[in-house]
Amino acid sequence: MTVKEQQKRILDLFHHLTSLPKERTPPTDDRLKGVGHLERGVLFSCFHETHLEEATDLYKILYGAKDFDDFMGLAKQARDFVNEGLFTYAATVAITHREDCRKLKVPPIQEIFPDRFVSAESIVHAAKEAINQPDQDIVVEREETGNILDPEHSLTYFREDVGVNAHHWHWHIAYPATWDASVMGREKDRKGELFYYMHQQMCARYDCERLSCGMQRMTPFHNFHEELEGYSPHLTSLISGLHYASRPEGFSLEDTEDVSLVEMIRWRERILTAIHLGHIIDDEGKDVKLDDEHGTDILGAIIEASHDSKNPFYYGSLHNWGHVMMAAIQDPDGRFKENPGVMSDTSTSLRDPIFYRYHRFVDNIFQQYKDTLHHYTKDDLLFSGIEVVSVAVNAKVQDLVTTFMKDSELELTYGINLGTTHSVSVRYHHLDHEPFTFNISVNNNTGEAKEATVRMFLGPKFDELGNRLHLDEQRRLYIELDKFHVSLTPGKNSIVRDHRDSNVTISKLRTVAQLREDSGEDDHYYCSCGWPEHMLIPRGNHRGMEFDLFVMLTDYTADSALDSTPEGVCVDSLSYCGIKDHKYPDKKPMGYPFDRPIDVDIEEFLTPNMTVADVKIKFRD
Ligand code: CUO
Repeated sequence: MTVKEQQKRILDLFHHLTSLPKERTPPTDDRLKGVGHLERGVLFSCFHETHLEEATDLYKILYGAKDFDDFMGLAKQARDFVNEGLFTYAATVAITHREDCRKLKVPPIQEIFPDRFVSAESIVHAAKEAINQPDQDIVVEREETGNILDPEHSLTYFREDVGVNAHHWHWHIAYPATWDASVMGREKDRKGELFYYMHQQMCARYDCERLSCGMQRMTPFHNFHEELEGYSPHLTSLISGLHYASRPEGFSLEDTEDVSLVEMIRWRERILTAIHLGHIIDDEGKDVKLDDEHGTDILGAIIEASHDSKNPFYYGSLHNWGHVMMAAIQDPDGRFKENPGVMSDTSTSLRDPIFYRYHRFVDNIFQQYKDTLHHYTKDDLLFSGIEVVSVAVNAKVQDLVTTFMKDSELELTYGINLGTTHSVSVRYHHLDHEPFTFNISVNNNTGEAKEATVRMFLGPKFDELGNRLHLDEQRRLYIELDKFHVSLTPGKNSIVRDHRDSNVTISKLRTVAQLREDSGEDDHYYCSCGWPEHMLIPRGNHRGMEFDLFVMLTDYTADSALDSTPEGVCVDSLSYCGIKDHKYPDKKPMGYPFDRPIDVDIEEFLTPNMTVADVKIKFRD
């Protein structure tokens, strides 16, 4: 069977999942006898322990199928029997990791479940148009989910961005919380640390957007009894017809059927105690030191919590249950049989402002740990003999990048059966920016060739009051723009880097229509994890918002965890997603050099192998 034929079978597997019958067909294959607990129509949550357990059982079964035909046979039976969302999650994890699926791509999650990505009003509108005009292609505008009476509405372009939400879904597919290396046969290198870093960056990016919109940085969640902001997602789950729950203003967390506030508070205290003592207690009662190299990784596994947690009984699952609790806030004991809110799932949770406040709360715990580590000295930071002379951004106007809103369309008919053979899509607006390159001028004064890692970050210069941000505050807002390897010749070097090559973003995303034509001889699906290219830089403001562009060169021979960059696998977005089946390529702590507290101001912090330049971002409405 050709790759193209296999790809077609994969596309058929996920086709019209929103209209599967409620009546289920029991599997004939005994391997599937243990799954099928979560009913059809229930919203699957990849943060909910019991949901995840069943999904894990299923992805292990699918992963273990002896060949592609066996896999397809099992997957089809599972599709006819298990919960729709659970099936999608498990089958996606299996396809992403099976050797014989290396060249196959799972359709984009936004086309499998468009109802998680565009407002219910838009879908109803499109469906009516499709009925009334059955002989033509339909495009409707996405309906807004609020208005300016809610100050947070200004940020919907970020929170509801299709690519940003898809990235988050794919990240959690690439790094499943339940990943068990002993069963799956491969390690996920520094998974706990990447959980910390990728989410820290999402929060930093969100705060950059807030400052761009003239808003205050977010107030981190910290008090389990606090009254929360309201939020209405305008999403309706088509597998049940129930809307995702809204959260009226002023509600606060309550015990649910699965987890209590007392447990959450106890877990937080235990984690903080471990941080302050410098070690955790593992499940055999032994102390495990939170050392420089592994501390963040160990904590990440405990806080998420993932299968790698060294003591899930004692430290619980603070982050995952937090998502579930937030999502259950207006029907905590389930008496109204309501759907949970968007926080219950990775493909929808970024829509809710509480997501960022909650993840900043999580990040603050990591920061308490970082505070216990030694702060970088000049000697730590120096790359002897390497001098970064300047960095500039080449766009239409030097050191000024323009952002704007652009239209894209989301096709509905793959995910939703609208009874037409024509295209039916929803047009939405998203942020984008003009193309640009970085020009970095470097002197290599060592007299010999050198290999260097270039680290590029962007951070806002001023706080919400217009005061210059102190570096120790600014470091929490620095977003990674790129990280790459260069070879330096002795003497002067000029490095030109296109923004499209950035190692935080994903460059190629295929629609279902493109996948149908795909020969399959291209790169791997792992590419689906990655920050969307159109969101690489913050929006900025109409005047031209001022940012610091930071560049640092470090010694690649000391940094690199790999002998060479692996070929044939997607290495598109390695900073946020790592490289499949390989070690995380950079040995430095993730977020280096801004991962630890800084006691000095920027001038004193800079060693010759770093520089900072003024850059403006101007939003053209
Ligand atoms: Cu990705 Cu909380 O882990 O959303």
